[in-house]
Amino acid sequence: MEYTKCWLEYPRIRSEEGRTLTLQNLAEGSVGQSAEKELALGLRGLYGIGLTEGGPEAAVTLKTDGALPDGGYVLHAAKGSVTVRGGGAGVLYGVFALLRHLQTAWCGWDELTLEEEKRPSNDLRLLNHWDNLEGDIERGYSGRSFFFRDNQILVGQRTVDYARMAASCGVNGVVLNNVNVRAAAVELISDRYYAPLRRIQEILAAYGIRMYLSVNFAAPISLGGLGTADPLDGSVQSWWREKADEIWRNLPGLGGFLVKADSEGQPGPHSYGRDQADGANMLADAIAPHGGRVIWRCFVYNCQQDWRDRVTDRARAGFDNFMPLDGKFRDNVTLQIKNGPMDFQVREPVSPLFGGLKHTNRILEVQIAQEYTGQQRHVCYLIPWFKEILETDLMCREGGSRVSSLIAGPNQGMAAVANTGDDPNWTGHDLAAANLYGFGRLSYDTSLTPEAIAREWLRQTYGRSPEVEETLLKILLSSWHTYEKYNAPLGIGWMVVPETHYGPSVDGYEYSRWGTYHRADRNGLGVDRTARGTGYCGQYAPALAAIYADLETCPEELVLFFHHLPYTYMLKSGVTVIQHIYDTHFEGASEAEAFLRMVEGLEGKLPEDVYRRMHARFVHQARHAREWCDVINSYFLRLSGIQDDKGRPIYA
Ligand code: GCW
Repeated sequence: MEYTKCWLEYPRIRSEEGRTLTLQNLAEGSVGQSAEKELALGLRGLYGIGLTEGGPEAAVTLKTDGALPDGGYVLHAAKGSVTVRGGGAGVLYGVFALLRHLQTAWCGWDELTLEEEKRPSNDLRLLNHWDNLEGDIERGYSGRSFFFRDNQILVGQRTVDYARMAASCGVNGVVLNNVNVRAAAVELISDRYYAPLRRIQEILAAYGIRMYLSVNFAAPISLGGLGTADPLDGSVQSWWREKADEIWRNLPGLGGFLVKADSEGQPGPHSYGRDQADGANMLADAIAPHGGRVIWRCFVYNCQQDWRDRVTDRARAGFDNFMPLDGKFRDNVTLQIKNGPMDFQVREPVSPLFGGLKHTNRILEVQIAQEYTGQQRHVCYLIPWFKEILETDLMCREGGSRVSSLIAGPNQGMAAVANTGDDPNWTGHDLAAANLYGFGRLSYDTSLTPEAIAREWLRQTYGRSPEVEETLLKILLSSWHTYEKYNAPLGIGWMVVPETHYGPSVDGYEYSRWGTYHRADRNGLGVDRTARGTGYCGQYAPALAAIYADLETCPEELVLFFHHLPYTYMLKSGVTVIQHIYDTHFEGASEAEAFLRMVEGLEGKLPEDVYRRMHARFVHQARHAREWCDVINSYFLRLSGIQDDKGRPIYA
């Protein structure tokens, strides 16, 4: 199927057809060759300029510089002469940066004047694909997998273009398969799949990307025929050691394993009375001789809770399970922690584990697959949200403890659950590609603003049209807040249809086993997570715990996450909780309607197929946002009996 190149289309800036530039390429290895290829592609597209080989006097020099850290680069451009020096994949990043600057400045080749030095903010910048070997994608909203189909591995031009896109925004690691490792996926670490996996690995490596695999903790049983997967059992340990030797013999340079253990039915060390460190360290020891890393997820909680039980609080689970193990993990283990304590809701506080852990490597896991944020049918540019998370100060160290600094440093970083599939535009909604691009850019450089990232992306994707750029920028930058407004109110989350996680269902999860409750009754709603309630607040450093626990200082957007409040409680914004619910839901729905009108103004200004795809999604979003508004408002009017003070239509 034909597909777009997203932000790598290289629309023509001006024609310099027939011109050639000399290039001296001193960049090493397959990454050096990719850097040259990308430069050639970019220049041909943007200007029609060709490249020929040149010597020391060449117009463009690409060079590996061992003094720079991996992924760092130095870029000079003046009067048509350009030098890019980089450490490891840094040369390639420097070339992509050059092409990006030419497009953001929208200038001729000779006109760019630039001195730029960059080094990555984060060591690990990973995409996690939840792709299954059968070809479907768990929580995938952009078609089917382009890695797997019918238990076969797909390798082709799309793999190459994927690697190009990922590298162009700074991604340096990719986990190919779903963390729920079932059926044939268990056998990814066997002869059945090594040959095609190696081909994918080589394609990724040429773009500075390490491949990782999700593995099943019980593989010694299902794959090895042992009677146990107990991490302290000698036969299990030697099975994994031998398996690791075999894997790295076939896939040299593999980054390591991603593991979801003791979570939502996946096996893990708890089944054997062992803790999470016992499990992670056993695998880490097996793969350490090969330079492998274990990325161990902290999404461990009881998913068989009784809704009648008001003491157990799912939000506490990550911290309660992992905090006592701080300092017990091997160096080649990194814990991967979801941004919030629950599960990728439109708003949550930052997980207290980021601040709590002092002697353990950490990765911040976010989700660009919009599972709870509109499933790539609603527009929801998530970079402002991720930026807020990175800037949150957990008040756990003297001299600043923002999340961005807590995850910086060796063997740490960021991971995103990917939002790609085999749709012609890769991400379902054309505007969802801004999340893919934006995640990479932000993880590479956490100092970038969401607006700067959106502008870069728009300019590279749609060329230079001020009207298109300003309109889509406005939509992107307000989209997360708009989505939040018509969703569950004030940080409480979860008012979605169970299973699909799409569309409003206020009580969908209220009497279920998932530990996700809003506790609404006729007087009020919210969960008391202060010391009087579940005590979750106490997992933060004392200064921050005090801020959340006090209604005077608790950030309003999270107030129902931390407190149970009466509908009549007066918020600092000057309206009651119930009036806030009504107001924001009406606002959210009319903002979604306004997005549709704005997009309709772009008819004829965007390529026709893009416009058609986008328009259909905005029509749906406007209608669906209205549905959200009406369901939520009607539910709370019926329950509380309190009228909207503006008298708008609510279906009592
Ligand atoms: O939010 C839940 C999703 C599951 C997912 C799980 C996880 C891969 O609904 O589909 O499983 O999170 O993060 O492991």
